Amino acid sequence: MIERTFLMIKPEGVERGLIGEIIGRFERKGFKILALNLTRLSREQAERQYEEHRGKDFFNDLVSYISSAPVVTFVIEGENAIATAREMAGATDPRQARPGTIRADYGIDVQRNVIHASDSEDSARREIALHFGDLANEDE
Ligand code: IDP
Ligand code: MG
Repeated sequence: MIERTFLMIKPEGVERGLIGEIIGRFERKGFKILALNLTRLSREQAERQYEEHRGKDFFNDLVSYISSAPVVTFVIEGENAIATAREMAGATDPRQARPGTIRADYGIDVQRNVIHASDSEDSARREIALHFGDLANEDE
């Protein structure tokens, strides 16, 4: 199924000059880049992005970190995009991520794991809408 998903290169990925490397992987895999933005998230946007984690011990740290410096937000489209992007990102903790995944190759620790990828159809729709508005609608 052709899907859209939301991806974000986290602050330490941008700072370390990994934008081209990371976006290139998705391009070479055959995904179409539908939207792309270099932006700094407000605290409110960061809280909404990570709403599901509100109340967890790492929530405040996570929100501060993700809104501390510019990120690159982007939307890709292609066959099975949601699950494939999650596989390409790798496990949350880079030490547990499979070799060759983005997090295994570039992740620093469980928080600074370089990339975010939506984890389901619902999350993808919600997160695309949060960052790119109308693009969440497949027929636009
Ligand atoms: P995911 O990004 O692989 O979907 P989630 O569990 O949804 O992982 O967590 C969202 C983000 O919160 C992670 O990518 C990471 O940046 C951060 N995070 C997750 N677990 C921890 C933790 O135990 N300590 C600190 N940060 C964490
Ligand atoms: Mg998640």
